[in-house]
Amino acid sequence: MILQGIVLRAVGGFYDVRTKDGGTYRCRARGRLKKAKMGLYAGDRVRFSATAGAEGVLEEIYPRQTLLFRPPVANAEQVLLVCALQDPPLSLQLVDRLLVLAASRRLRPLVCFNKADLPHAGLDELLVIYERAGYPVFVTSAKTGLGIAELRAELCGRISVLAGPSGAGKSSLINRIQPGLALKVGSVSAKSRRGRHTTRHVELLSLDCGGFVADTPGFSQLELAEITSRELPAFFPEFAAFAAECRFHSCLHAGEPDCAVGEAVANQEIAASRYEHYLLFLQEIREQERSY
Ligand SMILES: Nc1nc2c(ncn2[C@@H]2O[C@H](COP(=O)(O)OP(=O)(O)OP(=O)(O)O)[C@@H](O)[C@H]2O)c(=O)[nH]1
Ligand SMILES: [Mg+2]
Ligand SMILES: [Zn+2]
Repeated sequence: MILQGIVLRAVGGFYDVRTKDGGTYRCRARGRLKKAKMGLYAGDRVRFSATAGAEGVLEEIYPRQTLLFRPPVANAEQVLLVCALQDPPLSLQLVDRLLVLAASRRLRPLVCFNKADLPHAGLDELLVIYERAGYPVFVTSAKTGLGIAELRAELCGRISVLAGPSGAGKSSLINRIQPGLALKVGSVSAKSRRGRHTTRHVELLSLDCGGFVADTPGFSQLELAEITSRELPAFFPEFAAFAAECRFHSCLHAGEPDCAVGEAVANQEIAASRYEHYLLFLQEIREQERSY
């Protein structure tokens, strides 16, 4: 019997494949698939022949919409960027860097400020910055359940990757969104002593409402290595409306004359922190470009 499904995880040369009706089959790959060397990742949509029991043989991998290497996930549609309002301290530079990385991989970015139950300051300002920049923003507490229903609604029916600093509460949020998974949750202080641990074992977790999430320690590679200085402005969506008014078509918004983006920053129509991070990333990318 020929079936279709999605790869949940790779386990020692086998692949667990989930079909639409919720069955899971442990499959091996046909030799010619291995020879084609296109790899097989969690998230790959496949065709397989089901054999006895819940086993099967993979026959075909369907073309991928997206592919991430760190973490290795195919066909992800969106990245949920999770950071804590407090503990570990919030870094907007990291938020903006992850938003640029998500956009550069053609993934829809969502922003989630977690641990809203802890004392925090400046939330209203954060909402203004990120909502005005055009991102869907969620304020949550995995502890009290605040904002969980709204977040779940946004994850249903899609493949999402969670990213963000260690200790932000990614696994805790998934446990809240989909009770019963019992993902391991760590303590923040223990982590800073040990340092980040990297998830090698990537797995898609299925949601009862449809869709999948990949819990990962986030993008482990945070250099903007594959992005050119030309491309960077497009990854700041709120620049677009102003950039059209810059004197130079090729304006990089870094001090050129009659730069409408610079003017919008001066008029507080674009958040100062976003622009500051843009300039920082631009400088990083230019240094890489010079060293080629
Ligand atoms: N007060 C409070 N604590 C939380 C919340 N969410 C998570 N925590 C705690 O924060 C710590 C880290 O949570 P995890 O879910 O392991 O964080 P993570 O983002 O998955 O971390 P890594 O797996 O290392 O990337 C744990 O002690 C959680 O109990 C929250 O909303 N409020
Ligand atoms: Mg975790
Ligand atoms: Zn400009």
